[in-house]
Amino acid sequence: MKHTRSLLAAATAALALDTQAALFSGIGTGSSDTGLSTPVNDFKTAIGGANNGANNTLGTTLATGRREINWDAAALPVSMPADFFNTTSRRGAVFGTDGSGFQVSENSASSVTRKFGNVDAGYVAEFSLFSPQRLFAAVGSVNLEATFFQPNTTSQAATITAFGAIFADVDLANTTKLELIGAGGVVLASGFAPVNNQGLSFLGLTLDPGQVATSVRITSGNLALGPGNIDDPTHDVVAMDDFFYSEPQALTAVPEPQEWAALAGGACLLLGVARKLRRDTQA
Ligand SMILES: [Ca+2]
Ligand SMILES: [Ca+2]
Repeated sequence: MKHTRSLLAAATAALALDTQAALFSGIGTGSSDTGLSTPVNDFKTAIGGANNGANNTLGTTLATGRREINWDAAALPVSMPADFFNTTSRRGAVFGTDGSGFQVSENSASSVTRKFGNVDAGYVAEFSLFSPQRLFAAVGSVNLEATFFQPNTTSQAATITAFGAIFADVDLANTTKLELIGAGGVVLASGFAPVNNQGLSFLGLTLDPGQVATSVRITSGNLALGPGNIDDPTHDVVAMDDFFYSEPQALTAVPEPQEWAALAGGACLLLGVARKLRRDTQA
C-alpha cells in the first residue's frame, strides 16, 4: 500500500513538471496596448530578458539573453532571402516554406503599398502593426518553418527553448498556430493564436526544462496573401510581425542507435564485473 502511494506521488510530481511549459497570449491594437504589451513583456522576461539583437562578429557566442526580429530595418529586402537572419544579420534563424519564398512589406508610412497593399489594396485596412512599418509573410503559402543556428557561426545547428510571434488580423479560431518541434519531428508544444479581427494577436510558447526544439512550425491563417485573396467566413489571411525566441544554443549530439547499443553493452559488462567481484568477495 505504501509502495502504491509512493508511485502515485512520483506520477503526480511528473505531471507537475509537465506544467512548467507555458503558453503566453493576448490581443491588442498596437505595441502600447497592455493587452499585448503585458504578455509580450512577460514572455521576453521568461525567455532570457535582454535582446541580443544582431551580433555580427563571427565566433562570439552568448549563453544568456534572447533574440528578436521586427522586420523593420531599411536594409531588409522586400523579397527576403531565407537565410538573411543567419548570414547578413546574425540572429541564428533560417526560414523555409512550401511556398515560393518570403516577403516583407514596404518601408513606407503613407504609401498605399504599405502593409502589403501592393499585393492587395484591401490589406491596408486589415493589417495592424506592432512594430511599424513592416510586416512579414511567406509567398504563396500559409506555412513557415524556422530552423536555428548558433548565432555568429552560421553553420552550427542549434536549438531553442521558446518562441513567440505577433500575428495581424487573425479571424478564425484554432487556425493560426505555433508548433515547437523536437528531435525526430515530435511536437513538444503547440498553441493557437487568439482571434482579433483587424487587430494584433500574440502567442508565445516555452518548453519544459530539459526540452529543446530544433525547429518551429508557424501556420498563418488558411489562405496565403495574394491578389484578390481576402477573408471570408471560411478563409483567413494573416500576416506576421515581431518574432521573439530564446538564444539559440549549439545542438548537443544525441547518441546514434549503435552508440546506445555500445553503451548498453558497456553497462552489461560493468554489471557482469560487479557480480563477479561480489561472488569473489563472498567466496
Ligand atoms: Ca515590423
Ligand atoms: Ca484575416
